Amino acid sequence: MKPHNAEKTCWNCPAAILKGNVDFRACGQSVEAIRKRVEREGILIECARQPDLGRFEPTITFEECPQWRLTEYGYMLENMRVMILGIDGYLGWTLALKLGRLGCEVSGVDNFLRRRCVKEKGSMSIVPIASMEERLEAAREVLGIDINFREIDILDREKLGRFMKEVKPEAIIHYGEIPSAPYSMVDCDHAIKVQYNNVIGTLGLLFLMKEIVPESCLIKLGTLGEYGSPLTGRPLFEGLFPADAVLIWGGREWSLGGEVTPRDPLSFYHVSKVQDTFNIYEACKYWWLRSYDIMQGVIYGVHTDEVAADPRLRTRLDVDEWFGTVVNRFVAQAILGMPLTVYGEGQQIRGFIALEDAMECMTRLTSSPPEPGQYDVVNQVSGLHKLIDLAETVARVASEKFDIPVKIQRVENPRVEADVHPYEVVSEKLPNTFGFRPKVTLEKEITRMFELLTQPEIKERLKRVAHLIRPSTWWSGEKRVAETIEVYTPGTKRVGGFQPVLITKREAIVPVSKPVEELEEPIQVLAKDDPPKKKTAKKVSKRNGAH
Ligand code: USQ
Repeated sequence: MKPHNAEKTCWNCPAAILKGNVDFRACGQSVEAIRKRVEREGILIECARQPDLGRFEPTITFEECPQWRLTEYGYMLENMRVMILGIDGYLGWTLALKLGRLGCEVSGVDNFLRRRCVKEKGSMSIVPIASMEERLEAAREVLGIDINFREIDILDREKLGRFMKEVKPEAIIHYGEIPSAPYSMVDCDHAIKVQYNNVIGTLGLLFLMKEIVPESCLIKLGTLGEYGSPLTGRPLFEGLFPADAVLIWGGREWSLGGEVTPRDPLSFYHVSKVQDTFNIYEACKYWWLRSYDIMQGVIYGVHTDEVAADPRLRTRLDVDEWFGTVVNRFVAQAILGMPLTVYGEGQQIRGFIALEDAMECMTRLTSSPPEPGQYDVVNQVSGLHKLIDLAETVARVASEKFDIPVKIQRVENPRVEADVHPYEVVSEKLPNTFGFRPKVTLEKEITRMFELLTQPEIKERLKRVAHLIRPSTWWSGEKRVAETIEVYTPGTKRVGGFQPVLITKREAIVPVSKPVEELEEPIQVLAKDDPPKKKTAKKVSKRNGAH
């Protein structure tokens, strides 16, 4: 079987500079009109990497082009210049090492805002992380990667623009945002800080891309939480739809009339991501930028081969109430002997993905850019879990593999979120268009986390932040520690609520998520192992494009 991106062409390549006949950035919004003109007159490009080719039609495939090299993740542009915004963070640093190891020329920007926000709350990464100088040196020494780092606040457009002109990135991975829902709900100052940093930073970046690197692909981290958890049972379709869209899916019909898009964020942080979504969508429409907007589930875990290669290369891990995400927090709590804090009913369902799998998704997306003008949404998730089930899994791994006894506690939920809701998530592009198969099971990554976090130095750090784990930031604005509703032994509680459904195959008949009580037998999560179905770039852009 051919690699997922073998048949993409110069249309998708950031080295192709559009030249003859059509100025894509000034031609309005009708793809049809452009296609007709292209058919009539032809369109010419120049290859920035091989100017000797002169002007030619953009028909060379990645498979045929000598600039694209075959790797285990598909074809990759030789020495692709990738700029990572937020390179010092949990994901940014991890991805920098992975892409560097695959031969990309990695550059990165950070102003260490994440380190400062965590410090402001009196917390720290429980996995000790090196300074940027040490990190860069270790990357060179251990992995042979030279990362071109610059300390820049992305709100400083002048500095960022200068660096972009110097590097001329062929892909930009945007992780440079404040990533926390509870932090954005602390008070007015925090809400403004999160929204200003995230929304204005991204908007400024789009203008810079238009001026400096319009051929580059923006891979932007959005979040699955942008969609919320619709109580009607409407599936979380993988995209952004106009107000008059009617969706027909598996014999069911969904009219979205009256809704601008099916977005229903969960906090002021999630709102910032929704605003980014619209800004990116518009930029692709107005200026023919291209972007993958990643609706990513909650990430968990500590492992990739690169970050595990040397202690100085490790990535951060937070477990406090503001910056810790739920699985990471449960593992930390188990090690501390604290009952796992399930908020509210614990029937909330969320999408999850392990760090290593998420990095593979990002690599595959980087290697397979969209066409000019294409705004494409990708739901990046490898499993759906009910919080109460997650707690059970962490407890099981703790007791079976590490002999750590664990209790679970339900605490008052400080958030405003549906705690019993149906949840059907469509995530068919990564497996079918980009050839992604999840490799890391929940149990496997939880085991790796216990292995790392039980090391004496890290356990010691965990104890130092233990008092910051129980939630005290209420969406209502109240300031008090959430109280325990009940404490119980894992395995002793009957789990109700809805059964989550992950849809990985477009053609499949879509099951409806039903309350567990009504199920005769559990709903099957649709097969992930069917052979990936090739879709052409054109089809993808028609389905999801801005035009
Ligand atoms: N929760 C608990 N117990 C805890 C912590 C959280 O039950 O100790 C619950 C929350 O109520 C929520 C769920 O777990 O229902 C997820 O919470 P989280 O803190 O792990 O994740 P969230 O606030 O949703 O945000 C995280 C990342 C964010 C990313 C998002 C993906 O911080 O950057 O965008 O996950 S998603 O949730 O799909 O929007």
